[in-house]
Amino acid sequence: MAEKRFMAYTASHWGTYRLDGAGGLIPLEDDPNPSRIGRGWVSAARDPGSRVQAPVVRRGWLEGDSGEARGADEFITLDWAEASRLVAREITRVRDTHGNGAIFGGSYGWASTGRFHHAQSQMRRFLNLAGGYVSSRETYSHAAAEVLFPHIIGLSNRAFQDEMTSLRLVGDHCDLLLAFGGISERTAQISSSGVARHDIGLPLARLRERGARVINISPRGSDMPGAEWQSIRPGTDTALLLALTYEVVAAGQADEAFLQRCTSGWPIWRAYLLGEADGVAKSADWAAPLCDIPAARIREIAAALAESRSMIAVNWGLQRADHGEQVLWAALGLVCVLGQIGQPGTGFAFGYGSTTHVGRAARLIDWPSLPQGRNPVDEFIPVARVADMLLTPGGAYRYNGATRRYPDIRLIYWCGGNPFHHHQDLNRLETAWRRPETIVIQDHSWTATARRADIVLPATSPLERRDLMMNRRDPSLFFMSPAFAPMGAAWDDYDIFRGIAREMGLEAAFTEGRDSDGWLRHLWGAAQCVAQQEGIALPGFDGFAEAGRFDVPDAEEDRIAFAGFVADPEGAPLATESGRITLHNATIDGFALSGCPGHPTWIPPVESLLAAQSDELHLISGQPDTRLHGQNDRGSEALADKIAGREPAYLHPETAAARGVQEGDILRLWTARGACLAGLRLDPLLRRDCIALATGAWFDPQIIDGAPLEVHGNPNVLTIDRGCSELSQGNMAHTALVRVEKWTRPLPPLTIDRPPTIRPAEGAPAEGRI
Ligand SMILES: Nc1nc2c(c(=O)[nH]1)N[C@H]1C(S)=C(S)[C@@H](COP(=O)(O)OP(=O)(O)OC[C@H]3O[C@@H](n4cnc5c(=O)[nH]c(N)nc54)[C@H](O)[C@@H]3O)O[C@H]1N2
Ligand SMILES: Nc1nc2c(c(=O)[nH]1)N[C@H]1C(S)=C(S)[C@@H](COP(=O)(O)OP(=O)(O)OC[C@H]3O[C@@H](n4cnc5c(=O)[nH]c(N)nc54)[C@H](O)[C@@H]3O)O[C@H]1N2
Ligand SMILES: [Mo]
Repeated sequence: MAEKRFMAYTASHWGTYRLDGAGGLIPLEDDPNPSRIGRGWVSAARDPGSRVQAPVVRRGWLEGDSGEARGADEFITLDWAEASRLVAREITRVRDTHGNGAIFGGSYGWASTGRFHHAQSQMRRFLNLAGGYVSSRETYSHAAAEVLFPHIIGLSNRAFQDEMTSLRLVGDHCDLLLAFGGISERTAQISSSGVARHDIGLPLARLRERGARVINISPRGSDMPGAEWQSIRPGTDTALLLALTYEVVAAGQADEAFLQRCTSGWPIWRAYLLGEADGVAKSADWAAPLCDIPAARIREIAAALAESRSMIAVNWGLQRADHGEQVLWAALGLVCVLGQIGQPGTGFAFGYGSTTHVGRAARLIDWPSLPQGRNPVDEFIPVARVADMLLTPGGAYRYNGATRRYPDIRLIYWCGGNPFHHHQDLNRLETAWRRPETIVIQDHSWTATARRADIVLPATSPLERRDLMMNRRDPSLFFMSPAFAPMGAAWDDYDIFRGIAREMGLEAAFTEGRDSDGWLRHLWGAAQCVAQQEGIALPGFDGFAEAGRFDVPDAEEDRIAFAGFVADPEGAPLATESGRITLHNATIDGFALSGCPGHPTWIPPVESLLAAQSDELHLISGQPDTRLHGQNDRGSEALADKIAGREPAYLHPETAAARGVQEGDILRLWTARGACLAGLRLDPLLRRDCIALATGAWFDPQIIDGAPLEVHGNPNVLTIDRGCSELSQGNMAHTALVRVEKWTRPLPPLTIDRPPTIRPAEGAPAEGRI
């Protein structure tokens, strides 16, 4: 019998799956370690209680309540024609009254994989045609790095990631790996734009086989199981890095020749390290009480570093903290002093394990994406300053050397992101969110953000449409087929914007005469051209749709960061102010920022255990194991992990015992900013002075006994909403102190486990109501 050639696949940020034809997903046979997140995907996508089933409008908005009842109001269903007209009319009104600079379309978030149905790309294409919008810059993932790196290494974070030393070279050549925050298979489950194989375990196993020494420097031993665990007080890694550098210098082991050839500003930084500048030598003895690591241990690691082929890896989380720039700069400085940059498997890396593809020996191919056009509005905000923008229109702030002013936003359009997941101090965002006149949210699920909208437009999920998975860092391309029919009245984002564009006379410009399938063919045609230039012959569209998968030949390519520069610093200078790695940077120094001086500097965080009350704990609110941020929180995998329906928070067994709480108890966590409940689980590999509560439980704030309480376990009611410095204005999610007690009162029921109140449209013709 002839082999059946048709294969149907789908893809997500957490993995790629074969469709079993009955609505189920089978992980790829050649994925060595499929993500557990995928196990909760179908149940989340099929849950009618959490999917938006029809377009809706908020009653109070229709009645002109100025946003007062956002989040507490009922919604009225619309048909798509009404919804498209309503949104078109509102965008036109705001544009005509206040200009496009009053529309915020930053729309940060991870949406879905798939090149065509990428929510933000669709939205930007539409808003650009409608005259533009205020955008946002950088990411919640690594804003500090994005702003700092161009100054100090002359590369964008993306470019540095592209040339990052391959992890498999680390596996083959490195003798001592210092992993700040570990290298974690938990976070390596994910890759933006899709991933076929979860294979980070291979180079790490190679390191072990070779008997290399691996030290996980982290408040959590579980960040890198199997490594030597060096616990550190959170937020003090910069002090440790400075002390390691000092000790290498003091032992006469600094590579002065490398420093001379490849860096600038060393004498100034050296003076700071030695205490010539401020009278404080940044020695192991100085750092020990800050980091809670014995001085002898710091000296031992410094000596080992100088004598080994060593790699210093910093995860992304470390710079999502107050003064997050410093830890990156200090790590880079230490590596320069060791002189081990530009060689195989040693040097400095940022983000190994933070996603699947960082450090992957990938042949990079720039596959096409949806053309977004040009934004006629050049106003933007640093991404994490959204609440500041809404609260202080016209207010001044510093950013990357400039003084800027916040725009006056009247309309928010958010499509493919969840600010009531990702932002810090959500109670503050709740206040800020009341300010705009109109908020339009496009999502497939009743997220906390959708619940706080005036108009909600239901999108299909990726499991309900055809698309192309083409990730420039992944060696396999997939044709994504639908696993089931769209939920309720959901439309693809493309069709939603097409409908609104039609009402605004922009349909032809938006579609260029193509329907979704026409666009898929068009993008595939562009991909064929890209491939051809790479000497790769892609099949035709129909052949690809039938086979479902194409594996790029010769897809592996090792890289050594800065190899070209180190070989010839004169001939291949970096794009920095000096052409060298800057250990002191005159440009940054000239910005005169107390939060980011001109060289790597220890600055105590705004909240830390160094200045805490005895009952305060440091909060680690990292990425969840069971889901992607808030996505799939209503799926089986995340739900099975909860305790009485609440997100688990982790304490060391002795910390729990000292507070009289036991595994399975419900805790109340609080700060001056807010409070939440969480279920208690014990973790002997967590520092005794920390509590870990992952992000992503759907925000469910209520008033309980007269006081505000988030009842589900969302850590962002506790975190601080301030820029990590005036250089990058990145978020500082990992910097917060909290208090904890046992919750002994009745457990308030959740409200996010069902849709908000939705009523069918009453009697009067829709046109009259709207
Ligand atoms: N405390 C704390 N907070 C954090 C972090 C932390 O470490 N600690 N991490 C931060 C980081 S690094 C990040 S990246 C952010 C992540 O924050 P987000 O990216 O905003 O979080 P997600 O839940 O992934 O939101 C994506 C949204 O897109 C929707 N979506 C998916 N597919 C589609 C689609 O096809 N169409 C439409 N219209 N919508 C779709 C999903 O339903 C979901 O609501 O969180 C940040 N927040
Ligand atoms: N499963 C899963 N994987 C994900 C995601 C997800 O939602 N779920 N999100 C993806 C995204 S968008 C991103 S940006 C990446 C983020 O990837 P990371 O930033 O690497 O992940 P985090 O969980 O924030 O932090 C990792 C660890 O850093 C440690 N850490 C925290 N503070 C400190 C400190 O001060 N010093 C030291 N030495 N260690 C510290 C914590 O123990 C924490 O477990 O993850 C990606 N991967
Ligand atoms: Mo992120």
